[in-house]
Amino acid sequence: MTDTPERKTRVTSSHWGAFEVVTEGDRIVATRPFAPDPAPSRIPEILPQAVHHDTRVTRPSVRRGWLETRDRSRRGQDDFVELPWDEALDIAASEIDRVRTTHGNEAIFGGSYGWASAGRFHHALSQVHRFLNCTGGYVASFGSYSTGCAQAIMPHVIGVNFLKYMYGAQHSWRTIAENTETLVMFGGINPKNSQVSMGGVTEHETPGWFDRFLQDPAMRCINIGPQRTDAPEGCEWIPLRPASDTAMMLALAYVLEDEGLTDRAFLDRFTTGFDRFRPYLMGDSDGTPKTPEWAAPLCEVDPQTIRDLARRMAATRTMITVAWSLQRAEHGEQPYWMSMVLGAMLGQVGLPGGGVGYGYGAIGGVGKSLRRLGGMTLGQGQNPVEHVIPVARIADMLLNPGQPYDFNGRNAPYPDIRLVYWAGGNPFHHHQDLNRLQEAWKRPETVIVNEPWWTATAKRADIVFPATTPYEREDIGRANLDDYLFFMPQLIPPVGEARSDYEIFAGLAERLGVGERFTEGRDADGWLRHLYADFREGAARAGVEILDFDGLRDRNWMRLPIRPDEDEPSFLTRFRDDPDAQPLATPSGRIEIFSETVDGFGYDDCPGHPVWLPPKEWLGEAGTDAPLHLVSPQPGDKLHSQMESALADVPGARPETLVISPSDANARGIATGDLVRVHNARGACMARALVSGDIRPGVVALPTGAWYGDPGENTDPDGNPNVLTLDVGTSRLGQGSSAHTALVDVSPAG
Ligand SMILES: Nc1nc2c(c(=O)[nH]1)N[C@H]1C(S)=C(S)[C@@H](COP(=O)(O)OP(=O)(O)OC[C@H]3O[C@@H](n4cnc5c(=O)[nH]c(N)nc54)[C@H](O)[C@@H]3O)O[C@H]1N2
Ligand SMILES: Nc1nc2c(c(=O)[nH]1)N[C@H]1C(S)=C(S)[C@@H](COP(=O)(O)OP(=O)(O)OC[C@H]3O[C@@H](n4cnc5c(=O)[nH]c(N)nc54)[C@H](O)[C@@H]3O)O[C@H]1N2
Ligand SMILES: [Mo]
Repeated sequence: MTDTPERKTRVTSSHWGAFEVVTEGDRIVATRPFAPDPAPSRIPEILPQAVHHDTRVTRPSVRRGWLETRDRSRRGQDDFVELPWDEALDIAASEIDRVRTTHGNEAIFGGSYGWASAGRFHHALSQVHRFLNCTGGYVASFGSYSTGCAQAIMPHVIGVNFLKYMYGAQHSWRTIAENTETLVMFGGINPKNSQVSMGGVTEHETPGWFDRFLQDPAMRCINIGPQRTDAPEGCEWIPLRPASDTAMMLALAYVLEDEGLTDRAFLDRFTTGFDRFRPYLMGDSDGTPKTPEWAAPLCEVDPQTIRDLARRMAATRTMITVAWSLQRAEHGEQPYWMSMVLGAMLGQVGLPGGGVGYGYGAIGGVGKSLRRLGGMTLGQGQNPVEHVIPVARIADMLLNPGQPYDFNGRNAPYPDIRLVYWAGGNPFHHHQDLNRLQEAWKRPETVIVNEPWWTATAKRADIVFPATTPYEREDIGRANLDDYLFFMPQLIPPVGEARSDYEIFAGLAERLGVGERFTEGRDADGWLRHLYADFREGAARAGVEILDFDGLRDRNWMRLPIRPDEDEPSFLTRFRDDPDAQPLATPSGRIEIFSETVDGFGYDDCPGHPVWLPPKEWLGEAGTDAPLHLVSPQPGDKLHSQMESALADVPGARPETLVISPSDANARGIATGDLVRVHNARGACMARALVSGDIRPGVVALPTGAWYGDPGENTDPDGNPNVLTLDVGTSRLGQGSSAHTALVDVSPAG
C-alpha cells in the first residue's frame, strides 16, 4: 500500500490578507493568491518554509542557568533544557505565584507589545492580558510603536481618540479621488506598507487608487520626504531632510499668512489660539520669521518650491497627509500638530477631499469606507494594577525602577518589575537601541515568552512555551477595516508539541487557582462559537445577515455587505456644519492651535503650540563620526520580523539591504551588492548596499525586521537597524518611539 498524503486547498486570513493554502497531509506545501484580491501580497510565499522551519520551538524549554541558579546575566547565551508540558507549566505557575505574593502584581510586566497573528480568538495579546488580569493584574502599556506619540498629542488638538479619527473620520479614497486636486504627502503613501493591516486586509486597494489619481490631469500627488519610493511611481518628489517637516510646514504657513492666503473666517469660527501662535510664526516673539528662506537650510528645499506649493495649496482643494513615521522620531508631536494648524489655515478641514489625514498607506484599511460592525473581541477583564507605561519606555522602566518620569501631564515613578511575560511580540527586533535593552533585560528575575519560533526574544527568555501558528488551530478572521469574514481552518497539526496561547494560559490559570475564571468552562471551540454568536447577533441588529458558525466553517469565507454607496459625513464635517451644536471634545470645543492644557504641562520639548525643535540627531548637526541620517522603514517582503528565519535562508537575503545615494556611496567606495558595516556609538550591523538615486544624499534606509544576533557579537550580522537607533521618548508629552532619529556612518566591509 502506498501512502499518498491527501492534498487539500483552503483559504485562510492573515495580517497581509487572505490566501489559499495547499496542504499535503501534515505539511503546508504551497500558497496561492486569493482570487478576489486585486493586488495580493507576496508575503505568504515563504510560509511553507517558515511554518516547518527548524527554528520552530517544539517543546517547552527552560534556560539552564535560570533553572539551576536563577541566573539573570546569561540571557541569550545559555542553552535550554526541554521539559514535559506539565513540569514546565508547574515551574512557570509557581514563579508567577512567588512574584505576585512577594512583590505584588505591580512587579509583573504584561504590556507584551506586538502584532502576533490574525484571528479573533487566538489573539496572543488579548490572551496574555486576560490571563494576567485573572491572576491579579499586571503593569500594562499605553499606545503603540506605530502611533504612540500621535495618540498622546492629537486628542489635545482635535479632541478625539487618534485611532478613532484615523479609522473612522478621515476621507475615503473615493472622496479623495473625486475632490482632491493637490495631495501633499509628508512621508509619502506607500502601497508596500498597505499590504498589511491589523487582523487582515482582503482587497488591497491602494495601488488601484493611485493609478486613478495619477491618470487624473486635475490632480497632483506630491511626496515630501527622503525617499522617492515612499510614494507610487509617477508622483512628484520634493526630497527633504528627515525630521525637518515641521520647518517646511511652518514656512508653508508663513507664506499663507504673509500673502493674505490664510482663511481667517475659518480660524475665527473653528479654532482657538492662532493669536498665540502667529507671533512665533511671523517672528515677532523670537525675532525669527519662519520664512521659506529660514526653512530652506533646515529642510534643504528651495524657497521658491515652498512658495509655489503654498500658493497651490491655497488655490486648490488640498489634502495633506502625514505618514506615521514622522511621529516615530524625537519631537514627533510637532509635525503632527503643525500639519493640523496648516490645514486649519487653509480652511479646508471638513470639506470633501480637503484637510488633513494621517496614516494613509501605513496600513491597508485607512481610507476604506465601510460600515462598522462591533464585537468578536475576547474580553480581557479588569486590571487591578493601575500603572500603565508608554509602550516604548520598556528599557527605561527596567533600568530605572522607582524613578519618576513624565508622560502627558502625569508624573509617576517607574514600577519595579520582577517578572516579564511576553506573548505575540518580538522586542529584540522592535525596540530601539537593542544593546541598551540587552542590559535592561538583565534586571527582571524571570522572563516568560510564548513563541512559535526561536526569535531573538525567545532566545533571551528563561521559560519558553511553544505556541502554535494560526495554521495549526481554528479561528475566525475578521478585521474592523475589512469587508470579509473568514473561518480559518486548522490546516496542519501543531508543529512539535506546540499549544495555542489559550491552552497555555488555561494550564497556568488552573495551577494558579483561577482556571474557571479564565476559561469560563469553555474550550477553544466553545469560545469561537460564543464570540461568533455575539458578533452575528450584533450584525443582525445592524441589518447585516451573515452565515451561522457551521455555515461559515463549510464555506470558509464570505464577503460582508458593508460598503456604503455614499460616505457618511465625518465628525469634522458635522463640526464644520455646526460648530456650536457639534463641538470638538477639546477644552475650547475647537481645533486647538494653542493648547492651554499642553502649555500648562510646562514641557520645553512640547510647548503650548507647534514649534520647530531639532531632534538630538539629524543632518543639521551631523558630525564626521556619524554623518548620515538612518531611516528604518517597514520591510516590503514581510511583516516586521515574522518568518524571518525562512527569509534569511534565501541566498543573498541577509544581511538586509541598505539604500544609499550615489554621492554617499562613491565617497566611500561602495557599489551595489557590496557588504557594508553600518555603525555609530551605540552599535553596528552588517548590510548589503543598494546604490540608488531614489534616496536623498545624506540619508540611508535600512528596513526593520532582521532578528538580533547573539550577545557579545560586536556587529549584528543580519542587519537589524535597532542596534543603531536612539532609545528616547518623542517628548515628555508623547513618550513614543524615536526610531527614525539616528545618525550613522557606513563603511565598506571586507
Ligand atoms: N527601527 C525601527 N524599529 C521599529 C519600527 C520602525 O519603524 N523602525 N517600527 C515599530 C513598529 S511601528 C512596530 S508595530 C514594531 C513591530 O514589532 P513586533 O510586533 O514585535 O514584530 P513582529 O515581528 O510582528 O512580532 C510578532 C511576534 O509574535 C509571534 N507570533 C505570531 N503569532 C503568534 C501567536 O499566535 N502566539 C504567540 N505567542 N506569538 C505569535 C511572531 O512569531 C513574532 O515573533 O516594530 C517597531 N520597531
Ligand atoms: N510590508 C509591510 N508593511 C507594513 C509593515 C511591515 O512590517 N511590512 N508594518 C506595519 C506597521 S506596524 C506600521 S506602524 C506601518 C508604518 O507605516 P509608516 O510609519 O508610514 O512607515 P515607515 O515604513 O516607517 O516609514 C515610511 C517612510 O517615511 C520616511 N521618513 C522617515 N523619517 C521621515 C521624516 O522625518 N520625514 C519624512 N517626510 N519622511 C520620513 C522614510 O523614507 C520611510 O520610508 O507600516 C505597516 N505596514
Ligand atoms: Mo506599527
